[in-house]
Amino acid sequence: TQWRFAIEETIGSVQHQYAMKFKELIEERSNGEIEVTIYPYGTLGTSDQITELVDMEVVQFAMASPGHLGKLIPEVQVFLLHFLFSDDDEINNQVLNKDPRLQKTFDELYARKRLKLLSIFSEGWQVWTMKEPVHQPEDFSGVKMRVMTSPLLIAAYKAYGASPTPLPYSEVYSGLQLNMIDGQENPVFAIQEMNFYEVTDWMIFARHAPFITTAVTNRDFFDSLPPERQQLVTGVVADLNDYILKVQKEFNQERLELIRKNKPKLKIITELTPDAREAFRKASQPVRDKFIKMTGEDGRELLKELQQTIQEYEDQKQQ
Ligand code: 6CS
Repeated sequence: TQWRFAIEETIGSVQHQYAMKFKELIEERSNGEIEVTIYPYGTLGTSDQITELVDMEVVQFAMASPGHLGKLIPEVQVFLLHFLFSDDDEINNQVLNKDPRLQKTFDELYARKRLKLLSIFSEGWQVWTMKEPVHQPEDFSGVKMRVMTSPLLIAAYKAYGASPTPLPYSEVYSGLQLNMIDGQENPVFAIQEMNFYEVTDWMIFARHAPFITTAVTNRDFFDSLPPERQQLVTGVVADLNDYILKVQKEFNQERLELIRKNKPKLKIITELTPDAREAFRKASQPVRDKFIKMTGEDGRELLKELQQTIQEYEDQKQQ
């Protein structure tokens, strides 16, 4: 049996590492009865096209990041809201990765589109790489900021006065090079492997949002599998949770060093001042109403549930 796994990132990325480990464990635990083929970004199309291929069951497994998937399932855009998550990575990982409530709520939303949610995890904080520095919200005024294609991201950057430009991942480098855009956001590992730092002069760690992705499968395909194969899949993705967080952390750390080495001229703002961060936080608040407008009562409930879950873990940690 052949299973196909499409990822939204290139070879050497966090998603690639995830897919490789998935392949290894599935093949090993099925005693070689199942063979997994990985399709890296560029071989099958944009994120949106990959999701369509899952829908058509051309590929059985894929990564679907809310930054793009929000067009199909508006509620997942809750993951794109700024200053919603904790500053503490560990808390966020518990909320996203370990808490069964969130998994269940989201799986119900994915089911509406015949997808099955397998896993939610962070690939690291979004980091801005820009032509000009950003210290405070005003610095975004008129700036052409590339965003992923989910509509909420347009609202998120308009709230800071920017001119957001949605583009697929593959067009970001040339967009920066040709000055069609003035900046973009991605986790450090992606900035390194896509070379975005080559075509920008500033790198800014605002810790405004983590980059979250989800692993999905075609629901009919999954339901048609015999129970032991279903358990094989759910067992492997459960075992990947801790693994991928470790990979993510290492990749983001190592590649920041690589970026510094390759471009000593690059100016890095490692954190915003508390005042600036507060100003960004404030400016980002009205975007939550936009989210609710896009998603209705379901979205309102979801946002509340997520906020409560984050708060619970924050409180637990403080005790
Ligand atoms: O910015 C993007 O579009 C992409 N960034 C990452 C880190 N993964 C997939 C996503 O499509």
